[in-house]
Amino acid sequence: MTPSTRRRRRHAALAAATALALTGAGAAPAYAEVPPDAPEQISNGDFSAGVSPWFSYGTGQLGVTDGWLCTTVAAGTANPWDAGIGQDGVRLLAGAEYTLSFDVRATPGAGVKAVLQQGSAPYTGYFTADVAAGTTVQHVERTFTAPTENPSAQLIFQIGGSAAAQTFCLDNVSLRGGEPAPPYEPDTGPPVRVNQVGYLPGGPKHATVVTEATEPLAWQLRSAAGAVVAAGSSTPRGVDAASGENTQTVDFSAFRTPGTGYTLVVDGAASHPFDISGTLYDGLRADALQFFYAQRSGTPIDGDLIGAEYARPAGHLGVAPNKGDTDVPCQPGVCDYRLDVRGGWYDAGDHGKYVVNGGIATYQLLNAFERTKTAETADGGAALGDSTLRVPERGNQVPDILDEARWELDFLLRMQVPAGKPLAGMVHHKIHDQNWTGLPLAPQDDPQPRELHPPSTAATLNLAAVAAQCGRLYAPYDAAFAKRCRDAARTAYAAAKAHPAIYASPTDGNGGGAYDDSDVTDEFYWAAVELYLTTGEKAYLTDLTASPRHTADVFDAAGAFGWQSVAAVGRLDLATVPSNLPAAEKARVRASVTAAADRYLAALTDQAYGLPLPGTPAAYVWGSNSNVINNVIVLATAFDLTRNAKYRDGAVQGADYLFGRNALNMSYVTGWGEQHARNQHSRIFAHQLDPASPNPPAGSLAGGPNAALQDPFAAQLLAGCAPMFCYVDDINSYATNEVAINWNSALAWLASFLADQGDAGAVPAPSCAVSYTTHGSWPAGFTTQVTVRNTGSSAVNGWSLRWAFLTDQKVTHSWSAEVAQAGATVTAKNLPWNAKIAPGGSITFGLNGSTSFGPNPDPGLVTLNGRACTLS
Ligand code: 9MR
Ligand code: 9MR
Repeated sequence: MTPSTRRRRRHAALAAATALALTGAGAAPAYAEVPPDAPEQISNGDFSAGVSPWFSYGTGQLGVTDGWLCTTVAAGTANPWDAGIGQDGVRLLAGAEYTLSFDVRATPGAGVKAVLQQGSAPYTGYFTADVAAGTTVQHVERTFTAPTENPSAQLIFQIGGSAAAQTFCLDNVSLRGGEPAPPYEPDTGPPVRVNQVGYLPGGPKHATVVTEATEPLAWQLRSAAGAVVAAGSSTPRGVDAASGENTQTVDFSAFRTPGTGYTLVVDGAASHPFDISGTLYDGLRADALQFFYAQRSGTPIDGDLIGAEYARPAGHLGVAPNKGDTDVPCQPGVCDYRLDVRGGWYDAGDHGKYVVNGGIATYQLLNAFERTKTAETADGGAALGDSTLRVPERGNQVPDILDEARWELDFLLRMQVPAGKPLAGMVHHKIHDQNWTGLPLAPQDDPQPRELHPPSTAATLNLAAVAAQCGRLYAPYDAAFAKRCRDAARTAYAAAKAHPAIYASPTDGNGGGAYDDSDVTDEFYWAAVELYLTTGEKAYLTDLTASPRHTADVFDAAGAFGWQSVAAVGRLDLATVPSNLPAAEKARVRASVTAAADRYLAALTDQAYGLPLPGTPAAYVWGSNSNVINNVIVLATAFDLTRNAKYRDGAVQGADYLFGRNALNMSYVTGWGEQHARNQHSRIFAHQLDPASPNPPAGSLAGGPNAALQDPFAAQLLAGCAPMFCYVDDINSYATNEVAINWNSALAWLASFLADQGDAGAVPAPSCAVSYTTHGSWPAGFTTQVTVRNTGSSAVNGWSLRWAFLTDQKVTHSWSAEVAQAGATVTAKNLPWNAKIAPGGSITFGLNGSTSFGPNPDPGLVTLNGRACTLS
């Protein structure tokens, strides 16, 4: 008998009894018992694993005491459903019989309704057990037949509706019956795995084939019309650790003809179609950044900008039923003041706002912009300039990516403890709901009280670091804001030094993520680096130099950096952002970046799927896709620093994994690639649960495979998965499939880099040498002289030189060139009389400038007609 016929017969036998079973109050089981070995459908029902995956709403903190899960409910709630303890992702089969059992007690005593229901509107009920709970433990056991199928129902203990304040405790919660979850077989489509978005004409082109074959296989590249345009044979790679699959790889890099709809055919199977083009990622840069606008808190989202389905009223501005974020108290006992912490981005699929994650995400957007000042391929940052994004601030003369980052910076600044209060200058770790809410839930409908959590050293140093970045990058656009950032950064850094070990609690995770971190030596290093880069002050240089992180190998194989480990962020910025760091020291720092890049290159060469991540379960963590990207970013940065094409090609190949060259044959970016993730865990974009709610917008990155299976849905569905298979595109799986600002910031940085590579052709050797000398320097001004020598073999006829200043330097006067400035970017063009530079010849021009603070180092990159010159 197949499982499905078994299910049908049982259904027929029980149909008559179904009507009886809809409410179990007091009813004795009316029909055949559930066998003792029936499968358990509840996770962690004895609370031996702590609180997770149980959630509550309308209650005090959930906690486990003596093996019981307990919480409190305040006096005077009106309805049973005004407070609850529950679990999502409970699988019910129509017509199957279940036994629900649990132990319960309540002090002083009140009614409890145990309800199996649909976990979202319209909350259709399947079964209810009514219990009068008192101070003596009561064992409850009820049997019922599920009236309908729901692969992801909710069990909720409704504990509201009592006139008196109550304490409720539960133990041994069990729901047995139905069938064990059938082994899950993801649909992985064709065995030939490619980057479904496509390949850059001059870039690497690799694919992975899943096959039993151990001998090389013939491959053909076919045009959209079916013509064979290239052919060859594949390379056997053996069993890939990350996927458990026997694999072979195909390298068709030599084929460079742009086109659409190519397929790669191996052993009779064709891959998903893909393009070859130098403009593949242009739109992704804007899509990945648009995610941030869609996540904005405290402002209405304009459907005219990003699509009507994403329009919504402002969230958390103190308008009912919202209880925040304009006047937020601390958790009880934490502080005696309230703060206006409106704005910022919602962290992820929840409505929390967390400083350490906001910090790394803001850093990455600011860094994507800062990169354009020193990376040759970024072409001066035009693609990230004003009016490049669909944000309300477009057209304000400020690069849109800075407008977007400022939305979060303003929030982060509001989280700082005001002067005159205890721990002044420190930064509150986070603000979020008192209890977890269900899905879907639009921000403006969140009824939970909002609370400030205690300040932490990590949050304080995050603010110090990003406010220091802000202090230099916004200086050309808004001097007052940049000054405010620098002041806040200094204050925060000093406060962190005075309170160096205030750690966020790992158990403070009700209603929001814990984001705990008990090693902040890396945060100290990062903050000192950013403050040094912005101010040039010796004290910060002394601190960063003294940090053990300054000389340690900080580039972890499984993830160069993340919200909890930021030492590599400091190292990368010290390597890329112009400074007056002694030359030998700068060379050492840069060598540490290229050494790390060499290791990531070796790792991706070693992996049959071509990604820079070890194939072990330990490498596939919560948010693994962001770790893959951050490792790719080290490769990309090594390319920006050295112009050595092997690093660019490594970065480009590493990105293939995200867009479909993986065991699941799936692009992890919504709207990009033939088969892409779309059901990410989000209260805002919850289409899977509510057809009226949209899917995440195009350009949203899923967290990715997580071998630790840290949510009940994934744990049940994917048990035993090989690391790369530990992912499911289902809204219930928050540990594999959430969206988050720190993941999309990584995607935005990468997309910007990829788009900048154009065709990814050969990197020409420089044909010019620039000496850039700032020789007069006084408190508010400087004189700079630039000499350009033509080191190529043909004459230059008409030149345009470009570089960017570090902070607020402004050209006031120039000679022997026509000089213009936009933001920090300076363009110097020849005058009619010095347009020609013969091979071996040179020209010199100069300028006077003004500045109000900070260092004025060599710019790191000077381009002549768009190509980098060597700089001395
Ligand atoms: O929705 C929450 C998600 O944003 C978090 O990443 C995750 C871990 O902190 O928690 C999710 O919330 C769930 C909670 O932890 C347990 N009960 C169900 C909640 C909603 O799925
Ligand atoms: O990204 C975070 C991951 O590194 C942690 O392991 C996980 C559990 O603490 O939390 C993740 O962050 C979630 C946060 O706690 C709540 N908002 C959603 C975040 C993304 O899932």
